[in-house]
Amino acid sequence: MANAQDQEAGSRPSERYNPRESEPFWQNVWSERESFVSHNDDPREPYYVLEMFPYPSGRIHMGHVRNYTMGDVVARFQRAKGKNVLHPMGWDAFGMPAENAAMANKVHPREWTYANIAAMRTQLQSMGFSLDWSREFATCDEDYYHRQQMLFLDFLEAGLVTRKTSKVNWDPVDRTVLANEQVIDGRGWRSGAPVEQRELTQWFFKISDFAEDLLAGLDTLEDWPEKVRLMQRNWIGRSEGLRILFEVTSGGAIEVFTTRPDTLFGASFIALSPDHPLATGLAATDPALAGFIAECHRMGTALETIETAEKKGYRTPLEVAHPMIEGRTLPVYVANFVLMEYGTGAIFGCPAHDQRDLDFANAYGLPVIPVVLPEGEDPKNFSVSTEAYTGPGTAFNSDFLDGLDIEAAKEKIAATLETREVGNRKQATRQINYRLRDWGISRQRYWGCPIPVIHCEVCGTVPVPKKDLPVRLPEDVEFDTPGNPLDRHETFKHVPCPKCGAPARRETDTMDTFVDSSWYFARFTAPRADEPTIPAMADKWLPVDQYIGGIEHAILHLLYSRFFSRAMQKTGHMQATEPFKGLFTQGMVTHETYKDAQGQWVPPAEVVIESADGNRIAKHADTGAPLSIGSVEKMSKSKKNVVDPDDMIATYGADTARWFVLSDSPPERDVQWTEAGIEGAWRFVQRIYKLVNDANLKLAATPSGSEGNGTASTGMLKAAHRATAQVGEDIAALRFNRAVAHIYELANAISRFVSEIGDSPAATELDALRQASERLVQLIAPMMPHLAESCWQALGHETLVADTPWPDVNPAYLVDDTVVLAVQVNGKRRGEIEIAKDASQDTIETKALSLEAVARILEGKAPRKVIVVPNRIVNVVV
Ligand code: ANZ
Ligand code: ZN
Repeated sequence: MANAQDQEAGSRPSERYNPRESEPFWQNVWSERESFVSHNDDPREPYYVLEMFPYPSGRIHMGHVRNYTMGDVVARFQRAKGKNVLHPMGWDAFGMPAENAAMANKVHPREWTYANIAAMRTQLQSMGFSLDWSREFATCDEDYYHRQQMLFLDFLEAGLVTRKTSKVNWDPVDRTVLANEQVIDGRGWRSGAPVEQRELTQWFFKISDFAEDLLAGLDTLEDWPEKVRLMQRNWIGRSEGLRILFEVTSGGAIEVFTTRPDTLFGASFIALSPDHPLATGLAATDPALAGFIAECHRMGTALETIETAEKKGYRTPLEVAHPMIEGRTLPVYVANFVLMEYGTGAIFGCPAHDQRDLDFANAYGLPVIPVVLPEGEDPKNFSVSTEAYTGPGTAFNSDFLDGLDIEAAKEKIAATLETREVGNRKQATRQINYRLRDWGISRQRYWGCPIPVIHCEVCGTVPVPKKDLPVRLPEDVEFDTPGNPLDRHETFKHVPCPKCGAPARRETDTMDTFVDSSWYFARFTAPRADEPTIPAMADKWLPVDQYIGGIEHAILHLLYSRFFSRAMQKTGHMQATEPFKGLFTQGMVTHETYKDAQGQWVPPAEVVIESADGNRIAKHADTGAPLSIGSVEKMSKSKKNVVDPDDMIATYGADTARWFVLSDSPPERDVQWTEAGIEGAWRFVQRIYKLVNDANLKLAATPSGSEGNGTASTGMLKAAHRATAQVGEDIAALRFNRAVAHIYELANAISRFVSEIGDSPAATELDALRQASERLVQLIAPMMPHLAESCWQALGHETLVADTPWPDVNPAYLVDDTVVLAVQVNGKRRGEIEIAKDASQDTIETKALSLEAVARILEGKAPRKVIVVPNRIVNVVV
């Protein structure tokens, strides 16, 4: 492979490493040998490592480089450790951007998407990732969404899917449903039109049926970051509370849900959701209330909007009796901060101990009665004005609850109310509530997986028979008018009912793209199967041993995937309940920002940095105009502080980029991309190459007949074995930056050894040098695989380092508290001993004298003298 090396005039071929030739060369070799194709029937222990698959936006960014490099290190390492590694790649390819591109550039979403995939595949391949490309798929492949439709039908049959009305954000100009993230200050993100609330009948996956199980499962996920488990726990939001009936004075009752029944004596109002049946009932004869409800609907469904919006209410003519206080009545409001979807859609407000209730009470002049006394406060003076007290304390102003702590008070009031009745019902019922809502999957868009059902006036909703799948996306669609093109596609929409044959209407909604990414990890285990999975194969590989991706997916994607595993288990597609055994969330790649005098962002590629008087000064590379250096931010298009992986690969090669993203910070933290950092990585690549070649020159020499420096050789071997152990442990624990540090140490040790052993090294020295150099190459291989192959070849191997097992560690070399002492007899080296650092003079003497070579000379006589030079030499004088 000499032709793959730099043959620059004037430099010896072995001196400089040229990634531009070497990297494509090795990528070809791996691909031709199918080095990274995993076989389902391979008998070795399976290991599945997966990085969150990318959206095909068109180009990979540094975040991808970092994410996939980490996964690749794990994959290559586990492969070297003898595992049958599955490391696949695919594309999360449905979604809005393709439709936006279609609207903006008149290009079909399919064309746009597949062109992007092709470009990004080439980019990923140029990074040298050890991916099994034979399993590649895109979620927009007919083959994939066909199986997703099968899963949908299975879920439907198993009762895991339901259809119900729900409120959506409706953009009246774009005539489309908007996700909460697409509503900005109450307006559509594209049209800028005020968003309306609409009731739509939609498809839902019944994820809330699994709330308890999803919560319990979190306890088993020991290899997940605690912070992600906590985020999931909060999202599921289990709370233990009480439903309480309040009698309406004019007849009937209102049921509220509370988690703080201990504050009942502090209640000063009741609030109903604008969608509560009682509220809509009253609105029928009260136009002002109807107007108020309509105003609430304009606010948007996003939880954040509701939580931050000004608390507003409408006072109804109704009043309820306080359940515990004789003669006290409470007014009933309709309020904008009460959600119909949670609890019972009605609350009692206790302003002293809930901030929303307090804001509301202060706005409407309602009483604020504190009933929880913080420790150390005087009950006569304690009051609440603008900040609710939500901390611990004891009940007061609360009759028979007085003096109890919150938990005891909750229990006592619950027990009391449970024994009473209101209209033949218990006045209070204990209830566990979850914040987790069912997952609405209907999207009124073209570029997604069609929902395989048909609506018939006679038969209702009829599943498309499996034999008629896939429901294909039609090709001939127009994007020049807003709205869902499927909805106006005559032959797609109008079809006969599969049951009765009458004219019927095909569902034109497509699935949320989160559905696509909720089971792709299972599909990789049998990517071409006719069924969604081959259960035995799914069970062989799943759960994924190590999943790596961004923290931005800590909630939805991971929760949906956990739901899917359970649903697929229930429908017989696989057994694993939890899809991802180990989870790692990596930090972001950041970069300095630059602005010109006009305040425009300037990309790093156009900036030169100079230093003057110890300060860094930025200038425009072309014009020389001074630029200001701003803060370090996540690389983003908006601030233009991006570095293009392609440019880096072209300039430095993939290995340098890989080494840099691994080396600079702990993988869970952000890494700052700097020119100096990447230069440093580049120099290290060159240094390793030179070092291995220098070592190689020595290794080619005939060993001198001398004994050599045994101490140094042993030291070299120790350093090599120690590095092997440490790098292995660090990679297994995903501490890549520490592995890097240990590799630097080993490289330094080898450099020293190479110069120590001089021009005519002894056989033992050459042996140590060979071992150490080979280990160095093997240790860098997961991180800088191309460089490693070139070095491996330089060391005379005809095999690939990618096929070479991880080197064993000799535990004797790891013992740290020993030293190796050379043993001389009358100044001539006869051997060496390894001994505890703190060994006594006697012990050292005994051990030195018992060396065979020494004993032979002594012939049973005692030596005249034994001189010990600490940590170095034992000289026996005879
Ligand atoms: C009285 C009370 C007094 C409350 C107090 C809190 C503090 P979590 O813990 O998240 O489950 N709530 C109940 N249903 C609601 C709805 N549909 N929309 C808005 N708020 C609702 O929250 C439960 C608490 O949130 C309940 O306890 C209720 O207010 C409110 F000092 O009841 B609480
Ligand atoms: Zn029918």
